[in-house]
Amino acid sequence: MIPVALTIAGSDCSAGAGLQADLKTFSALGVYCLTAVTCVVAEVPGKVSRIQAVAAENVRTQIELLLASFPVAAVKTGLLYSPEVVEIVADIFEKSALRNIPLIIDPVMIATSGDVLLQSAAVEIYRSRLFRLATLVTPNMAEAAALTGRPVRDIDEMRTAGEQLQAEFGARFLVKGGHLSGDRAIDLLFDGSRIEEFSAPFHEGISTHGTGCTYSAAIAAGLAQGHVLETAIARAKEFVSRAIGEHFSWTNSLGKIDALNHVIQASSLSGRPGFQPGASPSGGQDARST
Ligand code: PXL
Repeated sequence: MIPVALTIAGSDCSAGAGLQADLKTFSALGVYCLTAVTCVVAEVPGKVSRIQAVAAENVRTQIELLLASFPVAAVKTGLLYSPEVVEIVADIFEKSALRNIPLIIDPVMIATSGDVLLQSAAVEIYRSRLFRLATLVTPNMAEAAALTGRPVRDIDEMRTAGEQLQAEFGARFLVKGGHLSGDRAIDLLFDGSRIEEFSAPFHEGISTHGTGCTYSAAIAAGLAQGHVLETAIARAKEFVSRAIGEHFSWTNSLGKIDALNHVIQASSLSGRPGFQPGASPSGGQDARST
């Protein structure tokens, strides 16, 4: 039976990010994708034109209906947009009956274009209610900086930020180094007892968006399939690296548009690219804990 996973995310009409990236990623990896839509973003790569919220109670109904009807094996959140929707997701996932469904929180705040996507009042609700429910939170360097109130510019600052966030919220954090200088994109996983590193070579000269959405969706897909967290992250890292490397490209009168290629054969993933286990033995867990 195909595993089922749910994404709670915004719609990106250009389909590189948001729920469209999640839908394509889950499908490529062999997971049936359910989508609860939080907002509709009118955008193309490099430019966000408008965002319109879906009524918060409609978002609640979508999620409750899906959870009551399908055997959901993992959940990922992307752009939740408003404080009301973050509250609703917390209301739902605080219920003890749902505590063993893996919950991946991608704390989407800012688009690759630099446009602000998340209403600022929502950040406080993430901090007070949502992070502590997560199996894994996946901030990039800018989001880690916003959440810690300190600059995150290099691998040492990623380490400091990750340790601080893990200790403050008690959840596992994967701080993503997609904007590091150097020749590898290094991500660090903090689980409270050790730090594990996942890396892949940088691909130069490609301006795609949606890599964060794709990465967290691929992690959620791996958990829905029963992989332990470290394996799910390693496979997801390889998936997103291949999606960038094998990207699509079109030219128009304004220049070049690049888009991730989500159609990566799951069977061709090796599983542990650039994976560097921490000092102590890895005891990966599938369900939410800590
Ligand atoms: O890449 C972040 C992101 C997430 N979700 C939606 C988006 C974007 C970026 O543009 O539109 C819906």
